[in-house]
This record gives sequence, structure tokens and C-alpha cells, in this order.
Amino acid sequence: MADDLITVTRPSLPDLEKLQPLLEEIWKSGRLTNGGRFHEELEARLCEYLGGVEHLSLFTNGTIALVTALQAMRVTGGEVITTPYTFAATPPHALLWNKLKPVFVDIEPDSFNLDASKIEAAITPPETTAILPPVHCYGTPANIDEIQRIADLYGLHVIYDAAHAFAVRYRGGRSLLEAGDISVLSFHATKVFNTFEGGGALILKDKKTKQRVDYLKNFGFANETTVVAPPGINGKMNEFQAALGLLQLEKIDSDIRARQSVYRKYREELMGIEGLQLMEEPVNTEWNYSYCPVLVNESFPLSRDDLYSEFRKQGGILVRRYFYPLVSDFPMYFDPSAVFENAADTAQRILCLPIYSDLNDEDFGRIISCLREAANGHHGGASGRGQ
Ligand code: T4K
Repeated sequence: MADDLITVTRPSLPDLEKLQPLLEEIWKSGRLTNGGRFHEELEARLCEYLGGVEHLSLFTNGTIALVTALQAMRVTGGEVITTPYTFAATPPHALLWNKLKPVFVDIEPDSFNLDASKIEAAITPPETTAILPPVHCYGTPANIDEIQRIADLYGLHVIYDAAHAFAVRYRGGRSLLEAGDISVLSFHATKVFNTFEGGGALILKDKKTKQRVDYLKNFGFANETTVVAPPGINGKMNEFQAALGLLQLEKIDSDIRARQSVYRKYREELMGIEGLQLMEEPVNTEWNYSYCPVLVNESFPLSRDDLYSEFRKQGGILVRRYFYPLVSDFPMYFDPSAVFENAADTAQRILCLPIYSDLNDEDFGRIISCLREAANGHHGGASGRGQ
């Protein structure tokens, strides 16, 4: 990758010297995986750090964790309510791997989360078995009270895709990960808290479910000779990832503070630019500033796609359109009769600007200059709206 490119995110990594002694320990012990000392320590430390979390099981990545969460809850057939506005790995692919049918429901225009007021109309008992995963999109809490009320009324499981919501607290410091039956975390390189590729975790309600999940992620082995059903998978996190995770945990708070400062600088700059709408920080929430989503409105001289191209062409700035296209538009899920107005509108207007803990002033300045040039009509290739 060219040095002068600015990407939508950059992983935060610990000092290499700090990793060296942990690697030496792994080499010396010969314990590389299957619940070694770093794995056990990271599970314990994450429970402490996340607050209010008692049972956590580490995974090799968020996607396998999600597939396993469905199996752990025995969601094994029928239809599952989910959002069209997310990364493809989440609802639909995990559902398909479990032979479940996704039923998409539109999102709220401001939070970009599943619109709880539209869930009941999509429930068709007895086919509907779960609501999954109401993504806490960009780390903003979903409408968890209403979702839980509906789930209780219809006897449905709720599994939260909390891939964007590491360390998010709400309502006076409570962990968002308490919501639902299970929450799923991703520690991918592009996430606020990363353990390389990949890493992830399930947050579970009780010891019994944790035990079942620990079996399932180890091929279903309960002991040397017994395998529990469903058959399970290899979803284990290895010792290298776990050791790295311990070091990442030491600096996660300062990483989030640095992201917060970048986000607030964007807010100041964008206030002066007509037609760009930065996502509001959610109220009563300690947010993680994992993404910097901006809506490109009609009053901006360029369309979202022209602005996206302009960033690439003029500035070498690789902004991203998370989440475009909608998952419900992928060929395997497409239903021409289904319309998701808010999700479709958001997918056409969303642009995620670069945000990461060591985004420096110079690069930030380049991003803002590119935006200002576009706003003032000084753009290279694009012709502007309606021309
Ligand atoms: N649920 C949700 C809601 C998710 O967003 C995701 C993943 C999942 C579940 C699944 O969790 P995992 O199974 O991944 O644990 C990225 C990530 O690959 C994906 O994990 C993530 N969501 C999604 C939103 O974004 P891409 O296709 O955008 O990745 P890529 O490689 O284009 O990376 C984006 C930019 O990040 C690059 O331009 C440069 C930078 N980058 C990336 C990598 C991989 C780095 O600087 N270093 C790196 O190592 O999907």
C-alpha cells in the first residue's frame, strides 16, 4: 500500500518489545492453542474490563462466533428477523450456514439500527424463531428494551451482533453486552479492539451456556471420547492472539480517547460544511468512536458516490461505504417485492471517513481539504449533481 494513502481505519498495535517476552513464553511452553494460559487470562480480563460480564468465550473470529451462537441457543430452523443494513458476514451468512431464513426488517433513519416498531409485522409464528442480530450499528445501542419486550411476547431468542460495540457502555456505565441472550464481538484488524485476524467472543448469560459454547468451538468435544450435538466446529482462539489481546487491553482506553478526539475534530469541521451530516453521538452512552459515518445530503454539490471517487482520485483517501450495497440486495437474499426505505436511502448516502487512534493532524488536514474543495465545487473529475 502506498505510503501516502489514508485508509478508513488502521489497526492500533502494542509496542513490539512488549510482545516479545510473551512470544518467548509461548515458545518455551509449547502451548499454542486449546485453552492455554493466555487464553484463560484474556477471558478473565475481558470479563473484568467489559463490566457486568460474567461468562465470555473467546473465538477465532466474529463470524464463527455468530454461527456458534445460533447453535448454542438451538436456533435450528425457521425464520429469523434481521437487518439489511450490516456487513454481509453478520445476519444473513451466519443464518445460511445454520439453514435459517433471514427475514429483513427496515432500520431507523437516525441510529441505523433495526426499527423495533416494524419487527412484530414480520413475525410469522411458528416459523419465526429468533431476532438476530440487531446490530448495534457503529456502536450505537439498538432499541434493546423494545426488542426484548417483543422477544418475550413471542418466545424468541435475541442474539446481538455487537461487533461494533466493544467497550460501549450506556445508562450510567452498564455494559451494552448484557442485552439479549448472547452478544457477539469481533476483534478483527479493523475493529477498535483487535487481535489480528481474527478474534472474537461470545458473551453468555450463564455457566451452562458457556460450557456448551466451549464444547461447540472445540469440535463439540466434551472430553476425549464424547462429542455433543450439534457437531461443533473449530472456533478456538490461539495463544498468540490471546497474548496480543492482553497487551491491547492495556491501551484500549487511550485508543478510544484518541478516536473521540478525532471524531470531535470532524464534528467541528463538518459544522461549517453544508450538506454533510455527521452521525450524532448517542446520548447517555460511553461510545467507542469505532466509525465516522457521514450522510451526504442533497444540498451537497456532489453525490455520495462522486465524493467517494473524489477522495480516491484527488487525495488518495480510501473512504468506505459501510454499508452499501444492502445485504438484502445480494443475489442470494434479493426479493423484488421487499422494500426497506430507510436502509436503502442510508446505503445511498452513507460515507465512513477515516478514523483511528493515530490519525495525525497532517492526514486529518488532507481529508478536510478534500471535503472543502468538493463542497466549494473545486473537484477534479466529478461533474456535480444534476449535470
Ligand atoms: N458483524 C459486523 C457488524 C461486522 O462489521 C463484521 C466485520 C462481522 C460481524 C464479522 O466479524 P469478523 O468475522 O470479521 O471478526 C472489514 C472487515 O474485514 C470486517 O471484519 C468488518 N466487519 C467490516 C466492516 O470491515 P473490509 O472488506 O472493509 O476490509 P478491508 O480489508 O477492505 O479493510 C478496510 C481498511 O482497513 C483497509 O483499506 C485498510 C485497513 N486495514 C485493513 C486490514 C485488514 C488495515 O490497515 N490493516 C489490515 O490488516 O471488511
